[in-house]
Formats: sequence, C-alpha cells, structure tokens
Amino acid sequence: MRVPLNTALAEPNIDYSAPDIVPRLSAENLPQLPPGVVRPKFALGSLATGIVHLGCGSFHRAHQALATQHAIAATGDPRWGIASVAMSRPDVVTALRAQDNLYTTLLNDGGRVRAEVVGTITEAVHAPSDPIGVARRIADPRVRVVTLTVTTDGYCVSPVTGRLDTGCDRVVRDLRRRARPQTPIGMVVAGLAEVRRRGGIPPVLISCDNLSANGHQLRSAVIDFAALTDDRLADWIARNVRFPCSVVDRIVQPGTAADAAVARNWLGGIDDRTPVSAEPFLTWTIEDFDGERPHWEAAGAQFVGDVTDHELAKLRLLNGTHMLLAYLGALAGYPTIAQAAADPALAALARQFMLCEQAPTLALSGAELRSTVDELVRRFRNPAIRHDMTRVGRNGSDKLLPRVVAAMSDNVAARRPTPAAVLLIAAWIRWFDVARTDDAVMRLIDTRADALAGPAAEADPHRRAELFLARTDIFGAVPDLERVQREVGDALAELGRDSVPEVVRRRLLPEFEGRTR
Ligand code: CS2
Repeated sequence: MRVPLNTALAEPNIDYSAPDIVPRLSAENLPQLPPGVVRPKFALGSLATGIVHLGCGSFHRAHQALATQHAIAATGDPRWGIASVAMSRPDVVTALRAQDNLYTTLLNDGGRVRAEVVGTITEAVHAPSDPIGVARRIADPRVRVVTLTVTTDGYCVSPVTGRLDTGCDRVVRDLRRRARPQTPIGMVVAGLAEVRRRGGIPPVLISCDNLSANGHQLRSAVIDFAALTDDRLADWIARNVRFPCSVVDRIVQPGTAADAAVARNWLGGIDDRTPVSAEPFLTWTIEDFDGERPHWEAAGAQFVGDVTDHELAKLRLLNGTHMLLAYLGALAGYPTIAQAAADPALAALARQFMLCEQAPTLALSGAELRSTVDELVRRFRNPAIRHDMTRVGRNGSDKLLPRVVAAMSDNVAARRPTPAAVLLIAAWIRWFDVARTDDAVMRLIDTRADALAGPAAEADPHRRAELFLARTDIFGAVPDLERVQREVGDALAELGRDSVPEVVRRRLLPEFEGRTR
C-alpha cells in the first residue's frame, strides 16, 4: 500500500532564533495586555521557588504550571514558584528567559479560545548546561515538591520488571560520572544525597508521566540507582522519601508558528515564542500524601487513597486508543489524531476497541464508561489540537505493554477476542518499514529501533510477527502466544495488501459498523 503524501503535516515550528521585531511578552508589559487575556493574580516577584519540575515541555506548561497558577490565585500562598528544567534542548529555556519566564496557554475546545498568561515559572533551567545546579535546586530546603514529565524513556525502567534498566547506556554513563548526572534519575539521586548529607527533610517526588504506577516506578528507579552507588543512601530514600502516584490528563500540542500568531493577536501584537495550545479538559488525580504542597484542588486536582483504577482507565482508554489512531491513522495517511478520529472506519474501531477490549479489564460502571468513551471521541476529534502522529507514536516499544498488551493478554486469557489490539500491534510493526518511505506522515522514533532492525527486515509477515512478539521485554508473557502471533501475522499481511479502511472494516462488529459519530 502506498502512503499518500499529506502536506498538512508541514505545520511550521516556532523559529526561536528569529530576531525580535515586535516587543516580547514581559513582566513590564503584562499590565498592558488586552482585557480578554487572563493574567496571573499575584505579583510575579512575590513567588518563592517551592517546586522543581524536570521536563519543561508543553505538557508541563499547559498542565502542572497552569494548575499551580490557579492554586496560588485561590490561596495567595506564594511559596510555589517553579524552577522548570528542560532536560535536553535549550530553545524553550532561552525563549522563556527572554520573556521573564512568562508564556501564554491557549485552551481551545474547537470553537472558543481562553488565553491565559502563566507566571508560575520562577526560573527556567537547561539541565545539560547545569547538571550540578539541578541537584542543588532539588536540595534547596524551600523546595518541597519535585514533579517530573520526562516521558517513559526518561525513567530508564524496564516496562516488564518495573526496575531500573542497569544496562541502559545513559544509566551506565551517569554511574560513571556521578557528579555530573544527565538522566532525571541521576539528578534526583544527587539532589536527595545532598538533602541527606545536610540532615534536611526531602521533597515529595511526583511523577506526572503516563506510566503504570508511575510513583512506584520512579521510586524503584531512584532506589535502584542509589543502591548502585551507596546502600545507605538507598535505604534512607526508601524510609524517608514519598513518591505518590499521579494520573494526568490533558491533550496538549507544542506551540507552532500558527499558535504564536494566535497568541500575538490575543496579546495585542506582543510576541510570545513559547505559547502552548491545549484542550480545556484537565484532570489530575494524585495519591494522597503528607507534606506541604500547593492547593491544586483549586485547579481541579483530586487527591485519592489509590489511583490504580483511574490510571488503568486513563492509560488504556485514552493513551491506548491514541496509539491505535496513530499507527493505523498514519498508515492511512492522516498526520494528526483529529484527522484519524474523523475517519468513520477508524472512529468505529476506536470505539469498539475501548468498549469491547479495553473496558472489560477496567473497573468502570456502564454509565461512566459510555460517557467517558463519548467524551474521548469528542476530545480526539478536537480540530484545534493538531496532535501529531510522531509524538503519539514514538517509543511504542515502551508504551505498548501498559496501554495495550496488558489488557490484550487479560482478554486472551479470558478467551475474549482482541481484533483491534492485534491490528494495532500489526500497524506498529508495519511502521518499521513504512517510516522509511519519503512521504510517510509519521517518523518512527523508538528506543529499541536498532534492536528491532533484524525482525523488521524479515520479509514474511508471519515470521516477522513471531519475531516481534517473542520479545518479552516489549510484550511480557502473552498467553496463547502462537495464536496471537498468527493473528498479528495475518493482519500484517492484510496491511501490506489492502487499504487501511478495508482491513479495519473487516474487523468491525456489526453494532459498530454504522457508528460514525
Ligand atoms: C499521548 C499523550 O503522546 C502520547 O502518548 O497519548 O500525550 C496524551 O495526549 C496525554 O496523555 C493526554 O492526557
């Protein structure tokens, strides 16, 4: 099948290095912004830094940093400014610094826009230029909370064992040069070591990444890393540091040149090089913990005893279905989730996948499930969010197990059919070929791309499916493996021969076939 060239992919990025022609957003011009723009309800200079955040990406800026702004506005508690750390690229840091760390969030439901300037970032830090500085900030006694959005890959944890992958090159490198850590885990351990040395009270560490039991995985990674250097430090962390799990939800796209133009309009001609665009929907469910923190409830966060049910529902319904739309949608030539979700066959399969394959593995009542699925279909289709396939599809080998394969394995064990999960896996495998074509709408970025080059080169679809599915580091222990391998092989053969809508339609149950809304 030939993948059509889709020029809509070319959504230009913001040119961070362009010279300033119009004034940049700043503390000085904040009071002059048009009245329609929501502004921080506190004096910018009054905030102390009480939070260190690792991963100053668009998700953090549209979620935790904005939620913290609302928490400060509700209580007037000025202790919760954020030192926000970019883990790799310097662009955002440079742009934020040139704007007194201010930026605009554009919340767009596909019709109305709410523009709000966020002022909670007290400092933007570029980790590679200042690795020791990050640990020093984590150890600052005023810092009571460390949050992380470093993506699954940033934890260096095996998706199967949930423990630190001690063979990972970055971990090996950090262990060799402990004074200058480059991984988030190495930085956290260096910061905690300093707190312990000083006899201080450690901050609470909250993972905001889409991992199962993210707090437990972060705790394992940090303790395993510490144990490789100092058993007593590992023991101290195990006894004194809290790692509550948290489940975050908001669909965010990194600011594009188009967003910068929208922001400039809202800001009355003032330039913002770091706007973020997102849907209005936001949830944040955090495992209750003792310790000082912003009053995030004011921004809609909820604190619960156990986040497990929320997490499984979020990972399997939203993130799992995102993967289905990304791999199959991109094979059909759609460059964004919204475009894939507007395709009748793909939308019907997405619904069937959520209701018939993911839902039986979740603790949701029928009514909750139906309203969640309806809302998700609407959210996926939000035309204002150009959620790009490469972002959603990257590092599939880390994300498949918690989002798709765990539920599929439960279903296989319970003898429930899994046609959508099988097709999703086949579509992912197919990307290892298709991504190499010039007009592919998704690039394949995967931490295991090198290791999978051999299986991906296998010409026979059934043999290829066997080789991929035999990788227990990606798929865990799939019950009835031979049958699943055969089904994935069949789906791969079909995807190589027929159009995506044809292959999808063949798997639709009668009650989903006519369901396009
Ligand atoms: C997406 C998420 O890229 C991805 O893996 O599925 O970023 C998704 O948009 C968020 O989790 C929504 O809360």
